[in-house]
Amino acid sequence: MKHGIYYAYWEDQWQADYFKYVEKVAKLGFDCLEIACSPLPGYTRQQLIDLKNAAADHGIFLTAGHGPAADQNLASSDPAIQKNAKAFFIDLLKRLEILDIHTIGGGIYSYWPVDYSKPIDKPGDWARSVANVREVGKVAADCGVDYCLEVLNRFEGYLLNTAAEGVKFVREVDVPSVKVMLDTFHMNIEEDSIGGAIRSTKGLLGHFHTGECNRRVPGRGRTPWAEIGAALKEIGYDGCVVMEPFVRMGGKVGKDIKVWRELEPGITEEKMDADAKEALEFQRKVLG
Ligand SMILES: [Mn+2]
Repeated sequence: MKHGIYYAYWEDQWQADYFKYVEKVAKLGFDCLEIACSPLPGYTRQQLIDLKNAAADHGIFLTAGHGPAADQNLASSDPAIQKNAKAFFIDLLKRLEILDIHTIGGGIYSYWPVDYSKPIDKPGDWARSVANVREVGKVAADCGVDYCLEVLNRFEGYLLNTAAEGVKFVREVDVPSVKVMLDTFHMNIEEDSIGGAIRSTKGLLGHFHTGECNRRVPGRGRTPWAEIGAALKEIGYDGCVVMEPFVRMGGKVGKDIKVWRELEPGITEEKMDADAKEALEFQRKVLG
């Protein structure tokens, strides 16, 4: 199992100087850095190659996360939005191939955060999303990328709230590069059994996020880590486990994640680094 961290732990926007974080997480002992896709469409080919090389030079591999904007929604009932979304993901996957990134995860079958002031058509959106994810998933396969559909809690998404729904959706898509992605933060809200949810994704689990119930770093809360570790081991999960803590207010990240209090009051970057390192050691111990 490989262990990573999402750069957004330290930042308040869905973009950053990823070169800085490649160096930082390598120093902290991580195997992997997860980056946000938002700025990638604006990168030149040379910038993509430079980032790939920087990661390789530091012995770090990259994974990608994305929360699609409303006009990147593969489930939309608006044909123009569906067309735009497919073009966006096809272009993005080609960029990930240049970056030597083999995993993208997130609510990449819908959009995020969902605007619940609008009516929800779950069956219609499900059907459109299955068809469009199938199309995009075939491009992902050509690019060597696993297209991992993150199961999200009800407050952030409505198509895939449980591992059971994730498995059903992925089986309907029926393209090997399209996989299920789980996150302990979301599972804590929705699943009857966290271990059971993980075991139900055997053979289909492509990516995994960790965090405590309030999104502090792993090891600071009441998440059942031993149960999670045992379940991941039982299904032979050999992918990447990326911690996704959010402890600071502010910016677009704080707004989208709904961080309305400082989870670690007065924390400095130095202390954040130390906490990440401690969480990494904890995660390696409890998850393997
Ligand atoms: Mn997540």
